[in-house]
Amino acid sequence: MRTTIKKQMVTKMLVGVGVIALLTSCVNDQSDKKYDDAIDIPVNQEMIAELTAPPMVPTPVGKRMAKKLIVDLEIQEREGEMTSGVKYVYWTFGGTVPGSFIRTRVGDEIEFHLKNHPDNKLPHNIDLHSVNGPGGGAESSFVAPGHEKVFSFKVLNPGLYVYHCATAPVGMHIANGMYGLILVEPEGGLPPVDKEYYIMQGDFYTEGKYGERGLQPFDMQKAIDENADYVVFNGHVGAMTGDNAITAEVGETVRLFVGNGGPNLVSSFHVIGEIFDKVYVEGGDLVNENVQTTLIPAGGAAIVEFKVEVPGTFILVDHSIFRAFNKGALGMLKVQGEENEKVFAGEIYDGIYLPEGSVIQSMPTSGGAKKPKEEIKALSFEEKMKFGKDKYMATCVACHQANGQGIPGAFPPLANADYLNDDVTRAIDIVLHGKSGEITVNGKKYNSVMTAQALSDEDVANVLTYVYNSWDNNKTNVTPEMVKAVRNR
Ligand code: HEC
Ligand SMILES: [Cu+2]
Repeated sequence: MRTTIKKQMVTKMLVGVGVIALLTSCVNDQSDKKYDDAIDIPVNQEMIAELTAPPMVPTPVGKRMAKKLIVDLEIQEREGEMTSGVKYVYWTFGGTVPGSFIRTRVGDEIEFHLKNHPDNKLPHNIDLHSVNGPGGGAESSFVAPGHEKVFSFKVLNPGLYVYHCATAPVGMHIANGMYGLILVEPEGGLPPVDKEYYIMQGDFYTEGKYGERGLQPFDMQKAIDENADYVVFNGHVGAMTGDNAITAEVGETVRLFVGNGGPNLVSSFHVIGEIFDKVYVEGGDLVNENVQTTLIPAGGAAIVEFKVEVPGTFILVDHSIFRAFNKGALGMLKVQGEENEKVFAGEIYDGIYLPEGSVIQSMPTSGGAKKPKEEIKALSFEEKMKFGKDKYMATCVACHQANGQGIPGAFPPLANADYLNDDVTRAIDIVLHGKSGEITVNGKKYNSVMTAQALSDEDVANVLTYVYNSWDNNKTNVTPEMVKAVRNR
């Protein structure tokens, strides 16, 4: 509503080309002056910059004066987990992907200390898009393992900027996670909001395909072909889902600083069930209103703001949608508070949107048969429990719930469930082929449909082993061979 009124007012104001010309020239004059002035903004005190790991951001600058801001950033090459069972060696600014969030204001003089950890194997550098100067600092910051480089620059232009490593092969350094965001707030700071978060998309290229376990090396050819195995928010699958979801309360205004490290893909950033009240387009001064999906170029950023009106789980996606459900570009914003039926009335439960991994969904009628994996390496019981739990939390939890308690009348319990414990072959068959028709579990009738879960023999074995060894069930250890036997019946 408020925007419509504002727009009408603006339209009335803009009568006649003369007025438009006048306004434009006036705005231009001001902005030119603003940035020229920034060079002369004095700094007196020194301050160590607060750096944060995603999804958190440092304290807003508010009304503080321009300062000499010391940024201490250490490059670390370290192994992390892309998704359960998949290891990847990330190259990071500050130990995380994306790198530490840097928050500054116009006029700040940045003294940048870039350290390359002695255990690292490669030289690196940093190109900050907020720098007016050659290479964005890249030439001055080239640093070998065990060394530190110091360079300084004054921030002149307000906005949200990407920084990244620019050491050859540049694409490879970025593909391994060497990017982050630096925010330059205008004089007086951005308008205050209730919650602020830091999100950055990136595409990853591994020798194995999505979900293939083990330590996965970077695949240069796939990167050149722009054939990403993973497209994720904040460095790995699940970095912003489940317990890692960002949160807000009903009525709060949420501001997301969203970047895209690339190296290749452009993000169609969207929050399912929300409309961006404001988008600082490309992270600059231009504010668009009432936006559904905003484009974030590789090496670019945007600030989006919206007020959350109702409780629930809001899903953050790259709306190039296979990336969301099959490559990992999925995050969650959990909003708590009072329902507001004026805004939204309907049945709500968690997990309407679920990641599907590399697996293709199949309906019960299709039988759900999938080629079994060729080689199956025997896992220890502990590994089976771990992978099984991960699978459960990714595929079963939406219906059967976190502790297997189910939902009365809709989804039968898997906790202390007689139906489950009575017959393991039947349970395997249900997971492989789905189930419909009336069944009785712990004395209660259910008559619904479970779709076939298109999982490998190993995954079925793991998830059922997890289920059978949790919540007072009968501790059956399900093996891939048992699953195979049922599949081939
Ligand atoms: C989309 C919702 C949904 C998902 C996801 C789902 N189930 Fe089910 N499941 C059901 C429903 C509904 C039934 C009952 C079907 C009926 O009424 O015939 C059921 C029945 C079962 C049963 C037999 C009943 C019981 O309580 O023992 C088992 C075992 C089972 N599911 C295991 C799983 C496992 C393991 C997964 C994850 C790999 C899973 N389900 C994923 C909805 C789901
Ligand atoms: Cu690098």
